[in-house]
Amino acid sequence: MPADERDVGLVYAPEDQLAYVYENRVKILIADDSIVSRHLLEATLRKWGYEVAVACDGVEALEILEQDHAPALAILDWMMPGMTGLEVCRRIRQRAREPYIYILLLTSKSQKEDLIEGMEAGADDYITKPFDQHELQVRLRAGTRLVDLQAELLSAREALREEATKDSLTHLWNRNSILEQMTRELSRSAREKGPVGVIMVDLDHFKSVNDTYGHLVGDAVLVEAARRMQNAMRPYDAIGRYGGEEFLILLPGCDQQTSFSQAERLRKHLAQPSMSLNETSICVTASFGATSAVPGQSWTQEGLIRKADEALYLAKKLGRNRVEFLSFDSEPVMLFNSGKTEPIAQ
Ligand code: GH3
Ligand code: MG
Ligand code: MG
Repeated sequence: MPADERDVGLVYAPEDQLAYVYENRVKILIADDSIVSRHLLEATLRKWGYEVAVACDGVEALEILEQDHAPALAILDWMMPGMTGLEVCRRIRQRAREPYIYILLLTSKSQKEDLIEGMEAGADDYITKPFDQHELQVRLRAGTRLVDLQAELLSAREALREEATKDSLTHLWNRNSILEQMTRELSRSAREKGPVGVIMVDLDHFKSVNDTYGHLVGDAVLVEAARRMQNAMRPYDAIGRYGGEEFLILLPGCDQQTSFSQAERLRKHLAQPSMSLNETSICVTASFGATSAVPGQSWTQEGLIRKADEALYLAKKLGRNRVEFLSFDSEPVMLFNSGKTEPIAQ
């Protein structure tokens, strides 16, 4: 073994004891102020199939670990100028960000008190120099198992969150979720004294789509209608599936006129061109009932939904494939409709 390699504390394991991990490209950060130690560790980890990031001191290590897509594992030398490995460890644990970073402290300290101090700072494991390759390898494998497990937990939690908040057919927000967003949006706009547009949408003669083409085609029409409306919306608007073929749309910052024109834009976007589903071309339209919460009015969430529903009912009654707007506090005076974009009463 070359003398400089012995100095940094690597004791070679026989080649046949090395289990390679090429199938698992975990990224590991090495932070060490000794150039020899760094290069040797880097070469060893790359040989084992790990992806490696390198930092020359604690400050650089912290910077790398605070980035998005940071390495999942870190081997931190305890003694480094500027910021010690112990301090890096403490800072990482303080921010408690996800995903979790598995930290292995590397040091020549071997007293029991040192070990306790290292673990209390938030290190997961601790390895003293000189260490042998095989020991490092099994410790890294234990770390990788924990990191993998945590990644599985995070994706399971994400899947649960998706299931709880999204509609499984259209992938729009579900009813509870869009109503919760409405509560939040209304209180935010009340605080900021801004308007919010509220639109209720109902597909026209949808029952006859099911009756003519079958329920599966009906489902596909719902998905396509949701996609079309979502594509035509601004990023900060929200749309949810309120019921079977009914959708609720929130338009933050939209007053009466803009709520109406946004609804009109969505209506046109939905109606054209016809949908090609299952080798059939289907023309689908929807009726839109719009209202808005304007600063100075005393609206309630239930009242706004009722008003949008009332406007929707009117749109159905007046022939479908149209937008009707009713202002929240005028009883029941129509302000805008698809036939007339100018206010017809104030
Ligand atoms: P209108 O223009 O008055 O709204 O008529 P409509 O036929 O659209 O309204 P109606 O309330 O009579 O029928 C709604 C239909 O929507 C009946 C129901 O079976 C269908 N529907 C509700 N949810 C789903 C779904 O998830 N998939 C499919 N394929 N159909 C659904
Ligand atoms: Mg309908
Ligand atoms: Mg309906």
